[in-house]
Amino acid sequence: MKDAQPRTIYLKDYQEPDYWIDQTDLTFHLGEDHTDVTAVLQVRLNKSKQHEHLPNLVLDGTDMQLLSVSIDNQPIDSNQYTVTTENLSLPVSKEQFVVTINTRIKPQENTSLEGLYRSNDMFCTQCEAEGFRKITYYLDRPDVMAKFSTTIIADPKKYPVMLSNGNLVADEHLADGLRKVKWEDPFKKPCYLFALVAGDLACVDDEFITQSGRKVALKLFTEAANVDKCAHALLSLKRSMKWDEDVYGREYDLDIFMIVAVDHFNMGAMENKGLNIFNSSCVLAKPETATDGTYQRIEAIVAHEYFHNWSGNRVTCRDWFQLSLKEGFTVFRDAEFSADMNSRPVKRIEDANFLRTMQFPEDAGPTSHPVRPASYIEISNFYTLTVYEKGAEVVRMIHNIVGKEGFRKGSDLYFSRHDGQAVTTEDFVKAMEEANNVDLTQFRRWYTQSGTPVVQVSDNYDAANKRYTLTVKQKCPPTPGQVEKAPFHIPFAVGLIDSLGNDMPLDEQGNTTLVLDIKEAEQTFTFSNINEQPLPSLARDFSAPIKVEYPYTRDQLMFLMSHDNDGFNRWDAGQKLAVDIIKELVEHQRAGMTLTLDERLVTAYKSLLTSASLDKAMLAKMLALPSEDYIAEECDVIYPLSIHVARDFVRRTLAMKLHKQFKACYAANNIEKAYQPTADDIAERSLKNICLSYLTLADEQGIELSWQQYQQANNMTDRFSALSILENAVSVKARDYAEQALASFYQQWQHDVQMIEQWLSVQAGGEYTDLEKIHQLMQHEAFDMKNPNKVRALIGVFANRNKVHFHRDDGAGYAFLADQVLVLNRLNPQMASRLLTPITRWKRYDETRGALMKEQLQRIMKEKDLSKDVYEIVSKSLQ
Ligand code: 7MF
Ligand code: ZN
Repeated sequence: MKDAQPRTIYLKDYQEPDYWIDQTDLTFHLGEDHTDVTAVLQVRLNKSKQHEHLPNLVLDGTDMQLLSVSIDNQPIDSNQYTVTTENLSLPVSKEQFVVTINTRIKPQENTSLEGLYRSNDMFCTQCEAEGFRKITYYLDRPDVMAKFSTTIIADPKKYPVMLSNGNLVADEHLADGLRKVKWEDPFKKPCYLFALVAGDLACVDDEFITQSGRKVALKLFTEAANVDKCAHALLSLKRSMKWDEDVYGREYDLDIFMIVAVDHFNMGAMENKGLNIFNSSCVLAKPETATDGTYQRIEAIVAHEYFHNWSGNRVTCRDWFQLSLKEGFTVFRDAEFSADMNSRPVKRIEDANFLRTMQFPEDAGPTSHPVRPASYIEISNFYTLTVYEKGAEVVRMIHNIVGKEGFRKGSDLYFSRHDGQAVTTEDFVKAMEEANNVDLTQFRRWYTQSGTPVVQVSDNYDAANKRYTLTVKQKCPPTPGQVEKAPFHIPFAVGLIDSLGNDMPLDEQGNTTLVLDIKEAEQTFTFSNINEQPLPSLARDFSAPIKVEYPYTRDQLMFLMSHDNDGFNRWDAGQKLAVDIIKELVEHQRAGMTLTLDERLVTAYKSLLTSASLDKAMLAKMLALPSEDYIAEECDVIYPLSIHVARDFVRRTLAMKLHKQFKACYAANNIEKAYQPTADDIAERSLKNICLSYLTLADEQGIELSWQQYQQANNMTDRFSALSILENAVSVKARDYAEQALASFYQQWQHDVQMIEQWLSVQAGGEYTDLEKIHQLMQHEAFDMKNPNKVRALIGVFANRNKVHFHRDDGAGYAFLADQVLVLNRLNPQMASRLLTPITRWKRYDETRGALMKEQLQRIMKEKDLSKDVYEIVSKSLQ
């Protein structure tokens, strides 16, 4: 909790620690009331720093009781050291010594889910970023790397499974009925990668043979009821291990790799060395209950955590400002893995769309920060879309600049040069530069400048000289603390399309896509031997995390929708056309005019539905209108209800006018077969279900069809799509079906945690779920404020997706959110500060709504015991 004014930490103040820790031996006595921890630390003076005298050893530690300290086995009297709420300061008289610390903690009372805590009946840990300091006093910073051993002493009846990092080296039953196990991790690591799990867990075993022929035992631990939900995660793990060998030449380095599923977890998962801990919703799946989306998410997250073994664990971060070093790189790695396992263009569309709808607003808002931030108050607040997703785009740009082979040379150099070290984004860029003999000096600005660059493009065709020029101007809007920006180095992939829709050759080799290096604020590029006026296809494959502005007409966008050879831009042309039309309708709606739809959108959609040139996955993507969030991002002032009405009108009109085509497409893709989450089947289901969503808007027949699909589906993707469609449909009949479906769903799945999260979220986002209904659901036995998944499913989904009711005119939605933030501020500060996001963007909304949101931020600010997490976000939002 905050003192007067929480302290800001600056990157420029980074200093190496005064002491290193070479060996950390931990012993845990796990009890029902409390847990006692003994830490034996082998400490050594850091001689690369200048010391006039031996500085005190200052160890981080919060929320625990110090029982005793000794140095080299000599007890230290309490008047010789100082303990504050944040640290323990010990006098030092030697350059090398052993500190033994006994502390007592209360995992049972730990609702923050950081450090050691309880989830159901098991003990588990989450230490990244600074959770280890809630377990024992320590140098809790990633550049302090030690070898760890963990001894766990507990009642074997309650905790038959007792796990930690590395290898099991001892297992004995003690005289008092307790059991003692010891784990040793041969690799040195920062304490944020420490993990401990103890509980009554079942284990599903598998194995993997590495490329050098070593056998690795794979173990997935979960509550006994879930052993039938482990197969997909284990399959994904084996695929990830193989992929990292094939693509990066990186082998796994221990003889055992464990994953544990826990129900109470603040994030998706955590890459602890040899012992990954997963939010159960990101690892457990079986065909009867999991949707295609769940299968794909599990594949990606298992891969992400596994890939951290090299990009994060073997080579880690020097300090938390370097977080994107491991996260941006690992997100890039997991995205490439998913692209290889599924459809590459579809994965690219999903990622670019996600970045534009979610990260661009962050980068334009009050918490905007560079990929490598320069300061923070609470590091947990910097696990952001900017650090992760924009960070991955920055790595992707390097990949595109140096090419596939060059990138491999760079990553080989990076991993070999820095194996076992804690390094910086600068070290990463240097390895890429040196391995490829390129200069990334200007490119480095992507790490230090925040904000989304806007590239304005104009063109000119000189028919007489067959010359075509593109003039590009880049601008980056001011962001907090950064008013002026220097130009970025932007790799800008361009194609030129002729009047028949064919790509023009752009150089002697006949290449049809060229990557222009934009480096100046304004620059002109000339193409010669251009035989006719082309239409440009800009930033192909989303070649940089930028906004591109070019004055396309609606007719030109239609042309690109059916002809662009770049899958991403073909999709994007459809998005641009729809956004342009919907934005105009928003204006008409606000002016009280009757809405009419530009026939061109109908024509464009019709040709999508009747053309044979698109695969099913792409077609499904192209039939989805831009989300309300993306439309909002494209508006100067956000009127959430008008956006909702306008978009809804377009959907209904398309549904009516293309009824025949949607029906035919639904029928053609409604093929009875056994469920398999393969790329082809997933594409087919997504196409079928988007057609169903339009059909349900068209008439009562469509509603009957959804109801029929809900009842007859042989898989959860189809069943849940139908439920969600019904839950958002307006007719009396639909409301009745939705109610029946929700009741039967609950009846059937009330004991399945993952299903109940789905059940909560489909209601929370439902167009007819008002605030009163949300209050009711919070009282439901299925809800639990101490479980982050439930909070996200109900409160998070309501605030982020239920535009109509969250943004109601009287501001009650905002007040509700603030109430929940204040409750969570005490229970779980990380959750509280994340939940806040929607009202931090108050400046983007119409004046009335903006003022109502701001009022709630001010109310939160007045709270006495505000956590650093919430304080930082609220205070920045009010600046
Ligand atoms: C895929 O990054 C992509 C991102 C930190 C916790 C997992 O491995 C992680 C952890 C947060 C936000 C997103 C992700 C993670 C965390 C994540 C997971 C899977 N080191 Br916070
Ligand atoms: Zn990660």
